[in-house]
Amino acid sequence: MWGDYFCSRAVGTSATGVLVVHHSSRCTFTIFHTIMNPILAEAINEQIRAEFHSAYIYLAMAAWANENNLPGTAHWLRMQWQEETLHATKFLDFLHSRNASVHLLAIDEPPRSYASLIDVFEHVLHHEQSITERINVLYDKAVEHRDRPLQILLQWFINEQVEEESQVQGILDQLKLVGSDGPSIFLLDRQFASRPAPATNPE
Ligand code: OFO
Repeated sequence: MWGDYFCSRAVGTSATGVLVVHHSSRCTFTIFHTIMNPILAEAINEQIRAEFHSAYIYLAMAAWANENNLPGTAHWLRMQWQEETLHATKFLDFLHSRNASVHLLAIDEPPRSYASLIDVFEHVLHHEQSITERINVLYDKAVEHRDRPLQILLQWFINEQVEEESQVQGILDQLKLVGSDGPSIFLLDRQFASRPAPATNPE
């Protein structure tokens, strides 16, 4: 977006990412900035809601795991909960950097009970697949509106979704392998307890 304004001199970038180019000491300058298309800003706000909804779902799953004597699984899901809040925050910070408004939308209540540990991770996988689809649709919108910074941000999320789906599919495969064998589930649950905390500034 372009606009000519009166000013004094110098060139700089404001805190909101606005590039200010001063033409002469005679006082006009041009502001160039990449204010987001409102359709994209709204879609990102929806994605923030989806990420927080993911976080809420995993926190509820962690509570279920705790109540069902699976502390390692509860820990794993808590780490996933933290990771989703970081994803939401990454989108939120992006809106700030583009000088667009953050609109935190209501999130639905998550399910409270599951039939088994396999059932939990099948839900995780289906949920992550739905998030992948949302990211892909958002990326298509960013391409349609020729928003390169958003495309670059979303490339990070596209890679992240590949990793998330693959990780959860691996867990599901292990769980299906051991079936309802108690000692094996006990050992897997201990293994889940070693999941490290996510990096606070995921790159
Ligand atoms: Fe944010 O990746 Fe899962 O939902």
